[in-house]
Amino acid sequence: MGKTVLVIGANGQVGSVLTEALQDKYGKENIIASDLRKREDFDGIFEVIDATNFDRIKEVVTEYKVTQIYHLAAILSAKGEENPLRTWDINVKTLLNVLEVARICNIEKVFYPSSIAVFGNSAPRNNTPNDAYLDPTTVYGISKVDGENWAQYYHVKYGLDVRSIRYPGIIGYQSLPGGGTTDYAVDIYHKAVLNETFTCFLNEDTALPMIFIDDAIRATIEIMEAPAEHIKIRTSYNVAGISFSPKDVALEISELCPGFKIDYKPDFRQDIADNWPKSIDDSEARMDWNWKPDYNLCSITETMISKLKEQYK
Ligand code: AKB
Repeated sequence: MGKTVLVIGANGQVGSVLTEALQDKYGKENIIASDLRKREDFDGIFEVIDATNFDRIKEVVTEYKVTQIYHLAAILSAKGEENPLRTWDINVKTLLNVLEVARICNIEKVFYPSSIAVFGNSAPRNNTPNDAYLDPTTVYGISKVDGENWAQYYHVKYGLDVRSIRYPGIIGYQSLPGGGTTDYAVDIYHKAVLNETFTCFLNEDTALPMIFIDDAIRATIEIMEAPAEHIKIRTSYNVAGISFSPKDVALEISELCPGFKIDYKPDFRQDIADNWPKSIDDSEARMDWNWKPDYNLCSITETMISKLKEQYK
């Protein structure tokens, strides 16, 4: 059977790149991108969807006979703290709408992104295992734990094929993330290429798990393509790329941009990062669906600097 894929949150940091990757893989005519507003430069099928509106999701799914949904819309960790109730509403209500539409409309597969933000103080900081205790400290993290459990519930109760990854911080050149605690690791490259001093909102030794956008997109498509019987975890899989601190990335950038300057002014995001893992153990993803990252800090930095230099030319 042919695939018709709906991407909700297609304008975001992951959604925009994932939509293009899916268009290349399955054909432009089979991908329906959606978000709150249409992107002027978008090439393909686009529908405006506010995912808090159940009926609108159902309407688009029915109209296009959608077979798979990637639900990426969410408010991230730092932004989420500004308005906890709204964050809860957006992050959880939209997921429940998607799961319920998927159930009613017999959707074949759903992708739901979770995050390293599900971990809190009780989890080991280094090499955090997939099944560590989850006691998140942000409303975003709480909403992701909740989402993971809803995903598992829909799988167990209704047989819905929901698959999920806990994304680390994602580093990409195509678009800017908004409202995350790991966002510094994207901004820093922009400032380096623009020859500007970068003021980091985390202190220099704060190591966090990160992943390059190409690896994140590949992981997303690989978990969705894996045979259903290989997906043993129905809450969410840890997926690691690499781990580094602001000092590590600044040193790597200095190799390519001599004279690059960084200073440190930790703010409330430091507290969020201090409760997250420094590195995560993704052996279940490696074992169950053959996950393996390609990029390290050196290749990420080379790619980010050369792509951003082209963009700012
Ligand atoms: C954030 O920083 O909030 C996100 C995440 C790790 O989920 N990038």
